[in-house]
Amino acid sequence: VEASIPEPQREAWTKHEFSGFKNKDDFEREVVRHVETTLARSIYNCDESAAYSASSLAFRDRLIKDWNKTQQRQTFTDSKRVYYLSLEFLMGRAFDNAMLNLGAKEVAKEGLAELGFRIEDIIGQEHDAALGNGGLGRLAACFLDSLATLNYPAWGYGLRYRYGIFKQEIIDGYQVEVPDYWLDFNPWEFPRHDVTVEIQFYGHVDKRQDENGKTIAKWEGGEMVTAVAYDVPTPGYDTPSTNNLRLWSSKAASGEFDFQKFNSGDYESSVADQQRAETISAVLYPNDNLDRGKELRLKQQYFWVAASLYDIVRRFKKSKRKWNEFPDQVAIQLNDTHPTLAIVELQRILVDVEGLEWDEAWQIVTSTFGYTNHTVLPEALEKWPVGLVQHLLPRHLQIIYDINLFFLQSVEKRYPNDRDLLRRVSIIEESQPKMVRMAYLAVVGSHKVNGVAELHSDLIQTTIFRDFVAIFGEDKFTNVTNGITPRRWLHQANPRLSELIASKADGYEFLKDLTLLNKLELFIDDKEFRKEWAEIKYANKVRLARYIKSTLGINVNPAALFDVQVKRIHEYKRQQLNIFGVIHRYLTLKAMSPEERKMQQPRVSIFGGKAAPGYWMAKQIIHLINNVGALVNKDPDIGDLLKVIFLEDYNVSKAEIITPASDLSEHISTAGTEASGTSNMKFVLNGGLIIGTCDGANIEITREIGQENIFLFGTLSEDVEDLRHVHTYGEHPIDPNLAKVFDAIERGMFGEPNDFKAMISAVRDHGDYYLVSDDFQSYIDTQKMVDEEYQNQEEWISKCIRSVARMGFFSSDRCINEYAEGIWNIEPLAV
Ligand code: GPQ
Repeated sequence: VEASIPEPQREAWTKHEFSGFKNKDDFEREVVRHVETTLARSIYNCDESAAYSASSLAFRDRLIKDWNKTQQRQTFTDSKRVYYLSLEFLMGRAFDNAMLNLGAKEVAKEGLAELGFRIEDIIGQEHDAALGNGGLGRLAACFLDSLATLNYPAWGYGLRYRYGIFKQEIIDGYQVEVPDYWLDFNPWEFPRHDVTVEIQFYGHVDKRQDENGKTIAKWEGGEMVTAVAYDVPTPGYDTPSTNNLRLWSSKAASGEFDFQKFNSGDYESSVADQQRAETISAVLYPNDNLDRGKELRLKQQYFWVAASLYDIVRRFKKSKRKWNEFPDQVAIQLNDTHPTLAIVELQRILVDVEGLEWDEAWQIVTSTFGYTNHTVLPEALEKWPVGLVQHLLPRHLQIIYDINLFFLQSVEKRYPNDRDLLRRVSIIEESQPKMVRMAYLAVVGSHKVNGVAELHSDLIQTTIFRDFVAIFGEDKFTNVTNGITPRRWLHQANPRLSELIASKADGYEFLKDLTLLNKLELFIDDKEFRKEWAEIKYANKVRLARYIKSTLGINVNPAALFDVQVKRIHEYKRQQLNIFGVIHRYLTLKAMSPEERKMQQPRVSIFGGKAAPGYWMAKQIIHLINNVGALVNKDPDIGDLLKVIFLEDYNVSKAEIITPASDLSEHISTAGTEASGTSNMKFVLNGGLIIGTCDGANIEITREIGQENIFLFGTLSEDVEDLRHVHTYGEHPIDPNLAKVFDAIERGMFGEPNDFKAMISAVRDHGDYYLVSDDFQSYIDTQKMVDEEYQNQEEWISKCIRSVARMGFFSSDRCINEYAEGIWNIEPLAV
């Protein structure tokens, strides 16, 4: 690798090499330096916010050193890299994570104390990086942590949204959305104003013949927008490896054109151009498991994909290798279909710009990409109107048509005269208007397609991609069950539990090899260990109770059973089943004598999660939960027996408080609808039990921890279709207990009944698509079992410990190793 500094001068560079702080004193010096110079403040005006900024900058300085070394080593060894393309990276806070991954939290804690600050207060200053909606975005963040920890050469590529997922406020029981402007001061990113890419939109295609009669397509005219790179270093745990997350920000292309406008006095239109360009990366679309087909979203997708591919190709070209070696150097993983245009863009670059033959280019493209599917819900499968693609990306539409043509020709050859098959698998849906089916394009353009849990991977192969399994063969389709990083979700969120585990599992090695948790099995009957375990759970519940008191003013008893459902609000996730169950519990308690009531297990039902702003039914569910809480929480007959809490603005940093405090968490989606779920893994890892359906990763959690340690209920996925058929064509009386719940709502017990009409109607009059009534009885029966089992605390704690001991499989490290070996073909590279 060439260095820009000539040999004789390099000695001066190495002599002065900055190596970051090594001890408490160094750390303090760095903090003071940043306060006094970078922030231009002093001991007279250094508040917690300034202390946070300066401490973070001290850590960032260290990260970027490791980052540089990591990148230099990867370039020097010319290793194959994986590029993880995701429209969402739900990172949460970085400071605590950086301290722990660098093994410097104690140093920082003592240093900050000497400077007059408590580390918890400083950690609390940080604004979450919330560039994602839910599970899909958080998965990408866990993957970055594992990729770095396992020393894989990897980059993430995403968009630098000016506004992340909105902040949720609850006003009079209703969700109100507030913009999340998070970039005021972000010490974790490095703007790279010198790393830019010009991105083209609209225009037209000019086809010419060259001197050999070959057709050359030229995409011309249209609008140009500039992509600017912002790099976020992502450290691994207990390793210097620090990978890069590159986020693109849009700005107006600095062309002559704008200057002309500006100079000729057309100030307004020049400003409008600038704003139009900046709009592209302005805001994260707030939909989870839903495709809304907005033009700006397609613009975001192409902008991000084109900038990332240009960057990847530019890096490859520096190696001076031949094009057919591209897949030996580059693996690209598509996180859902959002980056599917990357397939088309790479084909365009290879054919139109680099002059490769179609077939050779297509061979390279399909060997490079892997595609991860995260849902089978029809409303979430991306489709774009052909007309829109034609208008925005005229050359890409031609390429999509060619890809489809060659694909259909190959199908036709193998299955002659099967017109219906061709219609079914066509990338173009022949509807009014015609649509591009992005999932099909992703399948055709990738060498591997994976689902995210066993059931889900089976389902995609038998439903949405069934024909493609027949065409391409089974080997193209595989499963990689999701995982979570134990660094953030155990060590960071639950430091006391992590420490207790370390004391029994011969140190903190389990954070790098989570299967070592199995050492805990030896201590399940150890009285003292169980007592400490229970104390930690209780302390975590006290912490959450304090948080509830401080935000909602409600007292909850930490000795009660904490029952938690926190996730995006969605009909398929069935928060409505939960709240109907809570109402049933309330009615049952009300009907009891005071003596009987004394025998009941006290519970706190905790909900949290955002509804997409346009998702009316989800908002109705939030409203009902809040209205139920308003009545129940002040009912003197009930007291501590039941409290209903809706926590505002659920996000990653709040999950770090909530997860360690749960006794029971709910993962109760209609069987076959939740692809995997990942919070289920986080809750069990933190010593909580699960009530859940046989869906997603719940099934594999059961396999690992044993069915006696989980509360399963409800319809099995293979029976769902038949039940829906009965709902539509046969008799289906509503469950009698659920009918009583509906009756209470309709009598106005929880406020204006009209406000909840749609929720009831969906079950009673519109076919109960999510099987709420079918599963109601088994849900409340199972909740009753939970109450009974919770009474025997010794047995309960044994179950929790045994479950944690068996959770090793769900580390995202295992998951990343499976991708690396089975899909990316990359090797770790130690720094
Ligand atoms: N998931 Cl399609 C999202 O969070 N957003 C989405 O738009 C789609 C999927 C989730 C999915 O619902 C969960 O079951 C998975 O655990 C998660 O992706 C990660 O795979």
